Amino acid sequence: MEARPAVDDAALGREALSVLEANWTGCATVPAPGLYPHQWSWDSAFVVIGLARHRPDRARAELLGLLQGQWATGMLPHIVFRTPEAYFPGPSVWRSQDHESAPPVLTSGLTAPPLHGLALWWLYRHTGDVAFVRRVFPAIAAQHAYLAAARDLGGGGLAAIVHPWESGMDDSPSWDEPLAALPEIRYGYRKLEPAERHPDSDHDRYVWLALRYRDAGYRAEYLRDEHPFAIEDPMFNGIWLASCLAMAELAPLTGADGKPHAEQAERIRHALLERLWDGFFYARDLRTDRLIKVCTVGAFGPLLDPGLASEHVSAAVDLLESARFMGATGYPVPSCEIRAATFDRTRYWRGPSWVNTNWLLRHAATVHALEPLGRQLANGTLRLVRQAGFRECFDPFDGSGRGCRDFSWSAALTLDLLADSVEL
Ligand code: 2M8
Repeated sequence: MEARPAVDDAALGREALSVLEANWTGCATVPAPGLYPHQWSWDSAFVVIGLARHRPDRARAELLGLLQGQWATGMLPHIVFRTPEAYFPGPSVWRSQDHESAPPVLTSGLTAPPLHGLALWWLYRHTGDVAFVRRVFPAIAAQHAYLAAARDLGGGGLAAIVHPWESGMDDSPSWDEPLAALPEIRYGYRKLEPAERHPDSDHDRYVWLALRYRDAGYRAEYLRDEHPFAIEDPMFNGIWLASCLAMAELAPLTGADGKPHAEQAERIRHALLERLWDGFFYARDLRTDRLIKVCTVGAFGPLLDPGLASEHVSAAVDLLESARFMGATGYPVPSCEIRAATFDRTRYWRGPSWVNTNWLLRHAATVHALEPLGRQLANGTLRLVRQAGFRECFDPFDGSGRGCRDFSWSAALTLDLLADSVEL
């Protein structure tokens, strides 16, 4: 494990703030210098959550910056390009400027987990800033309307992802089967990335999927009728549900009606059980109409719903605490169940622990009043960053850091986890 001097919590918090300061471009926080030099959608939502109590002005600017990338369709893109720095696939691949709904700033054509309603609620809860809620609420409502109108590809009330990047959990073993069903692609694009990320063959398929969608004009009809990758993911939809509930609570502050947002949450709740539950939550491949029976951290997404029935909460928590997940690792929460053949403690989203999914599960534990579990998740996460720094992800067994350093959401969510106990 990498050695790191023991620091007290106040020093850890100050370090987290300085990482976020260094990663700030003037209008957005990049996830990490070098590897991710632009603004990523759900990364920014986590930064908003982490800065809500410490730098509310920056949290507001972060969200406004991201919303500059919103398309007229309501789609909030997974990347807003912010600097001239190279990243592949960059603006020349996405060609957002050729699309009539795209904004002036260059963006990708995919979306990301819709955490922004929850992030806005978090910011409001810690600042009481009603004017900001009024300003941003319509854009997030439009994002939700886009998901309902353009992404319910299965017709059952869930939003489908149409690319592994939309899940945020790019290399999750849940996408292995649907990716393997795609034609063999050999572009030979070389990635300048650590070996622990996806192999080139997967990367070529990722690019191929993106190009097909782009060449179809980013049309919803194409996604419904032809696009070969369409999956209902429990984490994406659990997050959407949590954001819908947040919007239902915020709506009255803006003079809007909260009911449609609560009804949307109810539809997702019902559909998660109807379509993704089989003793546990799994992703559904809409192209084969089958559940993908791989258990990953994504399967715990529906726990974000305070209305999830107690029998389902118990089943999820039992699994989470069992030797299949955090019961057997030294640190929370491996991104794939450790007994699966696909588990790999070294490979990005196929085993390592991530601060963002730990934070989401800790939030879920709070929502269900599971205090000991919440404490375990918070303390285990803080142990990871104390020992290894604000790394992108961590070995779940020995806690060593993996991926890039000075990673924004690891720093931001550390601030949130520290906030109840430390004055910064
Ligand atoms: C990773 O995804 C990007 C593509 O969007 C990549 O692999 O280059 C994922 O971990 C994703 O969840 C995250 O938002 C992004 C930036 O941190 O990196």
